[in-house]
Amino acid sequence: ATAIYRADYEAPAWWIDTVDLTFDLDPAKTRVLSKMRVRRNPEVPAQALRLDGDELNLARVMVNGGGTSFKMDGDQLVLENLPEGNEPVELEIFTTCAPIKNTKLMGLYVSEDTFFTQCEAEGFRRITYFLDRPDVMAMYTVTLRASKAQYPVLLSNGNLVESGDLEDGRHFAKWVDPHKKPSYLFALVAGNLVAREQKIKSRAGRDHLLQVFVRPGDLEKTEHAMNSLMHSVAWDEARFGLSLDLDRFMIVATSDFNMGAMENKGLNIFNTKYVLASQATATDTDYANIESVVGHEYFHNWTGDRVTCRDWFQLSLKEGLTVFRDQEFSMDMAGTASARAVKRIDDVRVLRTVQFPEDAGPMAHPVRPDSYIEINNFYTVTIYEKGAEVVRMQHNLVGREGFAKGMKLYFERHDGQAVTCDDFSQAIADANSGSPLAQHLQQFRRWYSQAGTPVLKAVGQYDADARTYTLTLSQSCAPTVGQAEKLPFVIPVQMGLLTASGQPIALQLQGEDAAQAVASRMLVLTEAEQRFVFSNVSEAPVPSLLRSFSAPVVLEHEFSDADLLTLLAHDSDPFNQWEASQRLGLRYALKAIAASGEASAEILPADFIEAMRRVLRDDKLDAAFKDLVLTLPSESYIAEQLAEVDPQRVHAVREAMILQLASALQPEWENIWEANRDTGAYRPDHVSAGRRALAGRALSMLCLQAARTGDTVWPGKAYQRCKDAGNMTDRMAALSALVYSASPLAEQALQRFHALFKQDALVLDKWFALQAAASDRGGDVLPAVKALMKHADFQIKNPNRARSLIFSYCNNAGAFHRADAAGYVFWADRVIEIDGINPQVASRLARVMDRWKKLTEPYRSAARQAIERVAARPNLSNDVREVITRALA
Ligand code: BAL
Ligand code: ZN
Repeated sequence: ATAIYRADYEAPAWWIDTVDLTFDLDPAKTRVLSKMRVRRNPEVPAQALRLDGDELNLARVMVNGGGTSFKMDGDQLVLENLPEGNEPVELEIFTTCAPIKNTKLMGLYVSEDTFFTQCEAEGFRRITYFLDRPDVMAMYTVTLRASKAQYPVLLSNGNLVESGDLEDGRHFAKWVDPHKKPSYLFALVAGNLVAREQKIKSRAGRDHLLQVFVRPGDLEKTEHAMNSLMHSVAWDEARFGLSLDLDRFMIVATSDFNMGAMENKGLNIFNTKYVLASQATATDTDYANIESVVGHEYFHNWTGDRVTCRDWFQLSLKEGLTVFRDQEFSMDMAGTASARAVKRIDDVRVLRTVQFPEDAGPMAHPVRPDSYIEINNFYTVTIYEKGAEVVRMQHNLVGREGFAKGMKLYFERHDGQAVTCDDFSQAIADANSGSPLAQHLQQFRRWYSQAGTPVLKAVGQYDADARTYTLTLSQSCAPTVGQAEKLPFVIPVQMGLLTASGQPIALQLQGEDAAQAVASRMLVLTEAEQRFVFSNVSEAPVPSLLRSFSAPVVLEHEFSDADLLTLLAHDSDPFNQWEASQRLGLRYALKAIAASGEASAEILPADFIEAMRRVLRDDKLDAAFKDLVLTLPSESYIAEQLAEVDPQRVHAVREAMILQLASALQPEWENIWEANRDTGAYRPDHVSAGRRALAGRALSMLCLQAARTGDTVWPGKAYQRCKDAGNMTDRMAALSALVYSASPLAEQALQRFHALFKQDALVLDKWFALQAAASDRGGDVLPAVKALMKHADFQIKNPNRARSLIFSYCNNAGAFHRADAAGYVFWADRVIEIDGINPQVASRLARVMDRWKKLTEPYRSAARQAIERVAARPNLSNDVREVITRALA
């Protein structure tokens, strides 16, 4: 496999204007007739037409109704003798494929007797020969033919224009998409499905039909997805003036899916995980994820489908922007300032726990990469979540209204086009001349081109005589793969200053008018180092920097413990209140990790415990926020701060800290449990979800403490809760409290849970995942996972199930990093096994070892051995090969 470079981009030599596809659907042999009208691109020197294909059987090629010569070049079908000149050419290609054998779940495949497609990024070439690149946009007509009894529902993009019966019990449906689109947005579905339907009228007065298709029996679990879709339609109209451009918008759920969901034009295909919910089977987190993913795919209808990517290097053009949009949607739906902050904290936790390590590891790449071997490997947290942060910074640099103006200009300029990340930022800046973004646009673009997480260092100096506070900000960014030197970024730093007692200080930069002083403002750092001098500062202040996490950087500042306790108690920015708790937790964890000997039971000092007690007792704070403050930094985030990682040490220290919180705050946990255990009739709203989360944490803490003291009351209560909980959030929390505390009641509770939910695949996924993520006691998790792989309900071919058991185990640091290397042996075996089935899933599993070089011995050598064993396999997919090669480099 060879690398593909962004710098090599060339416009296509041919355009495809129309494509008319006819499918005779059969699991073993599906026949595909493709009639295309193609024409030469007059702006490019004349070239042969080279069509992409993959695992296709070619039966016939015709040009303008007659035979033609062609040749194969690898997987490409090459037509060298097409008529010259700019006249359109009618091309007819007849192929067959075998959907039932398609375990990669790319292209056309069968899941539970239903046909589905997945074409992004390069799956369409597994359906027919095509110019399978996003800058070739065509008008599609699709006719589906299949057995009416087996496949009563036949769906494709756009509008249904004709349907009827055929001979031999077959029927057909003809769909016409009114919008041109790239091939990656093509979709078809055929099977026995039922739909929840909703008619809506848009603000613009247009009628639309919304449909959510699922398997018979699942219909009652689609209400939340439908509500989320209706909210998404209304939100995009209200916030960005973007209306639904289709008569019909469909979502279809499948239980075999590589990703979360896919934004095919008018026919979104979803992993069931992000569609199906009932209070009995889905947790609050599931409900929130469904809202967010339904929103995300719907928002792609404009940011992705109407304006798409010129090439796959521009993937973040649509993904970063659409993640930003779904994050904003979730925040707007959440309503209160506190709920917005909770969502922001959740998003930043993902960024710091997963993206920061990626940005520092072997797979580091810019938001707009320069090269790839397998594009499927670049659907990453950098493209998505860091990409969203880069959009958020642009939003913040031009303001909310300015951003809306920029989006309007972006669509005016580029509707119907395939464009670049540069085109996007140009539109936002051009609509906001005079803004800091417009002023520094060229430099801002380094966020797209330079990989790595910048470090922002802040040093403050107070001059009591002059009543000034000088804040010196400096930035640096460590080298990443292929990028030794980094130039300064544009870093927006939202900030405030507090007195030691927590009062806000008016911010007046030297030379500014005192009357204009505000309590929070944005500094824009553009140089390697800059000084900002504040006047009229009456005492040495506590700085609150990077409020709301205004840039995706690591902030270094020498806060004293007292500073952080002030911020935790008083900062007007809830993000920085939470951040103060995390900094303190991290500080104590790092100190304990560095200390010699066994992890002490007393890692957290008394004033921190007291601060946590105050948080738990504070009536003014939301439960969801309290829950986040009481969540210690993750093991992976702690590990990232270390030059060399002993994963067992990190794990032991963090566990000891949790135990200390469990023990020292027992009365508070009891009160929290009593006050929040009953949230009334189930609604997945933020307030009650927050209360359930906090009650769940309390129960977990109480069971942990009970395990230490031998108390049986709290495990008994948890067991009872497993039996009679009225919703899955409470039930899962109780079950997980028993498993996590290794209660003797855990096994029985797990068995009951399985018996109750054995018919529900998504709940079984939770059951597998919980056991794989259990606390390791003397190396017992791996044997349990191996036994579960033999369980009748385990299927390695199903991505959700494989992720629930195997991925959960490999991400369970305390159980995975074993001195005997058995965890790594298991990992290598599974990567190899899954690669033979589904390279995309295997390659995600391969990424678990990204940070192996930071491990201390004996883990490091054992990890290298396991990775080398995978690398030595001759027939690895490009997907896994790229990840493994980078890891070993
Ligand atoms: N485009 C792939 C799935 C998603 O990001 O929506
Ligand atoms: Zn997306």
